[in-house]
Amino acid sequence: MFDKILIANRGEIALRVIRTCKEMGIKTVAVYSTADRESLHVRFADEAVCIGPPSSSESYLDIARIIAACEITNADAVHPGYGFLSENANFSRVCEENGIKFIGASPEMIEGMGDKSSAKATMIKAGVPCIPGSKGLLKDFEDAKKTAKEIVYPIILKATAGGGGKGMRVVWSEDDLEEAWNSARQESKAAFGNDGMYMEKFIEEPRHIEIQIAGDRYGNACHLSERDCSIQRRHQKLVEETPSPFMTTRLRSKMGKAAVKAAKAVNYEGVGTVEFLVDKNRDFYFMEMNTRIQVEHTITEEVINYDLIKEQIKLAAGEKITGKEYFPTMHAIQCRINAEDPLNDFRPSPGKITDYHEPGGHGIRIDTHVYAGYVIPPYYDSMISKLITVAQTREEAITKMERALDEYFIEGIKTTIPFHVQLMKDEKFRKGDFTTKFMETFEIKKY
Ligand code: MV4
Repeated sequence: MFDKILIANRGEIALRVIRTCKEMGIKTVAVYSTADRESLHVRFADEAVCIGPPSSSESYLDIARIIAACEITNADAVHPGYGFLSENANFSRVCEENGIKFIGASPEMIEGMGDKSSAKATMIKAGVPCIPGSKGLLKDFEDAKKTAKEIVYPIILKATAGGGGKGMRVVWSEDDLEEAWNSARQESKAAFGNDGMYMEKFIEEPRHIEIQIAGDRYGNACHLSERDCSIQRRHQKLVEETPSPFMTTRLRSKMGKAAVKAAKAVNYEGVGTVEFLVDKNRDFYFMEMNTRIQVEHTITEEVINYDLIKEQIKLAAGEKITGKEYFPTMHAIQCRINAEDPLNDFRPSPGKITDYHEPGGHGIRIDTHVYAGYVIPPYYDSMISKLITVAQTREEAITKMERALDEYFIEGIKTTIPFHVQLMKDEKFRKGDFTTKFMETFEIKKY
């Protein structure tokens, strides 16, 4: 087992990792930018190293500074959390070259799954259901035109280096293809330095359902059921839950098997997520594979009763997987609390938290790094807290969420709490009747 883990991240996830390390008897090193001196992850780690100014590129994204922090503290492993360097193949490689265990995917795995077109080709070969589309990358506009005709409109153009919706265009007829083709390529060239594009049939009103997986270095893999992440806005998830209200026992079994097949096909090591789109007929299709721990791992922990960070560390240290499939026995919902103004197009609202009161009681979990008097810096992600409720049924988890939101006081800044209060009352949400288009028509009311 590792002696000392450096957490190359900030905020709630850094704290989340530190807590598990403490329970495992592993020493911890926090790194922080000058904007994060007062953050809890700095206070709760055994050691802390300042790695630079507020700008991420000169601190949490600076590989040389993080490796230097490992060297001066003698850390034998790095946990990258999510975001920042968690899916950076170069960082994974540099850690390896310096004898530091990267608690995440290998450089080859990150590269293979980061290129969406080749990840999809791998999954087709493995027999995982994928959306009908181009065979690999499109050669030129003529190829795109011909392929779209074969697939039948509507189609979607996707950047192979993409993710988070960048370089993606839905096209409804041939008249609009050329402009979409040019603008999507331009956008992905600017964002990723890569303008490779592929094409798929456009699935209308899908659900985003992902399967948590885990694999060990001996070729074993298991799944830990699904999370429904359909409630999102501009590719930012707002609420996640498990089980998915759209799920059936039969579909879970099929999707779980497909996800395990995907993991085994690439010899996946560590914890990861296989993302699927599920259409109205409950046909499901591989979308992408995430090679990191995700923000929403918490709800899986609650319904499966496993500490996923602990599992991740154990797998990185060479432990074996024994189980095959894990099914939920409870219902969990997570509301992401962001320092944003829901009445103002979710505009970021950094600043000082002047007063703070957390809900508590049975079935409530809060993962956060903030407290009364904490100043939210403007430089990073606006998520400041994750409120999770766990109960026997979906109805009870929603009721509990309403009660918890009502007890949650964060003063001095705007947060997304009022949005969640309204969402929990929404008839369609309560019925589980939602797709990824839900937020496009959801009207936020003044409160
Ligand atoms: C799609 C799709 C419909 N059909 N692919 C969005 C992010 C990127 N990872 C893939 N995405 C989509 N791919 C086909 N063939 C719809 C989306 C999509 C979406 C997916 C998951 C969650 C939210 C979404 C919001 C808009 C579009």
